[in-house]
Amino acid sequence: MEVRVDLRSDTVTMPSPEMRRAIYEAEVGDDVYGDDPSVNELEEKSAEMLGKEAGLFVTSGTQGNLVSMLAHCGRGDEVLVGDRSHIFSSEAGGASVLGGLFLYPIKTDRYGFLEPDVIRAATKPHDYHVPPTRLLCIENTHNQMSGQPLTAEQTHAMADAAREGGMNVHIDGARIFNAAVSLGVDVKELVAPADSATFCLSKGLSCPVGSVVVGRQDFINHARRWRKMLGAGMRQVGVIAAAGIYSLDNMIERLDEDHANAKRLAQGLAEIDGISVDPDNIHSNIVFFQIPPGSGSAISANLKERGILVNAGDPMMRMVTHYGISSEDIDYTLVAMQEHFRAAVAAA
Ligand code: TLP
Repeated sequence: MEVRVDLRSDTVTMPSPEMRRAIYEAEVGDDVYGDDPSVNELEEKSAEMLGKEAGLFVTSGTQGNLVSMLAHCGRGDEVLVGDRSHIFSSEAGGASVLGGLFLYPIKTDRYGFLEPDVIRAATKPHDYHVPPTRLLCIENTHNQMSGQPLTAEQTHAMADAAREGGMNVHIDGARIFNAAVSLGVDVKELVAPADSATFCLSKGLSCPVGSVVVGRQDFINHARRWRKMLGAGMRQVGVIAAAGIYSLDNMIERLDEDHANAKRLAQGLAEIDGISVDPDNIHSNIVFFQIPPGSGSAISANLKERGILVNAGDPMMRMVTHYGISSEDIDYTLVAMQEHFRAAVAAA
């Protein structure tokens, strides 16, 4: 059956016709020489929007986080990360493999927050038996915590605890614009407590490729060297940077629609016997919900027969709303879920 609704991730979004036009018309040059006007514009615009000195276009969120950690730390340094963070759980340990960094996981609360006292307790003393704790990484919105947005106050509290211990602060803001739209604040406020941040263009903002790292100019120069070393000095890359510029101008405000669809989805799922989810806890575009253990692959197979794609998480399943998902798609999915669970109860 043809795919009708793809809820696996917001990474599956397709560029709109207008975005494709921006790509087609992009002015380009060799970016390793600093000659690509579209890349330069994207980097400057990103830095300006997030209130930082400079920006760096990178290939992915993973690469943005990696070059940031490598630029903040030296071999043998320690990075504090949330135990449910994407950096710790889903980036293949790159900072350890490629940078000799020690990732130290600390407890994440159900809102994606890292308690300041937990940060303090994890900060190592000046003692040559232990690695120097150099960096704290914060994730906003928090993917595994159902896309929870962290407020500027929460971010300040975490960053203050890190600074007491002499650390720098990096934000994995893969979905920081979802956080800003959800909280109704300027994105600058959310990243102000941090030295650096990465945000993704190829998730809710619907670009085909890319992320941007922002921070102080000296930090960005350092990150640029690491990017080159990782083989991602790109050439006439304005063709994809142009999509990024387009998205920053046109794709942010509409994220509200994705959040409304996620809420509608969670409300519908909450009414199904066998599913557990708190719709009041859904504030952006990610809905995690609990299903009966062992039922994940049957649910995803059944949905697939109706043209709905989801990842077979078990017992926590995830659905992500985005530019390619309408409220009708949500209703269609809810009917499919209701019918699946009704049939499962009847067969039991
Ligand atoms: N997340 C992807 C997958 O890797 C799971 C998704 O579908 O949600 N930080 C956060 C918070 C992320 O959610 C992701 C991607 C990344 C970083 C990495 O971005 P990419 O995939 O561009 O390397």
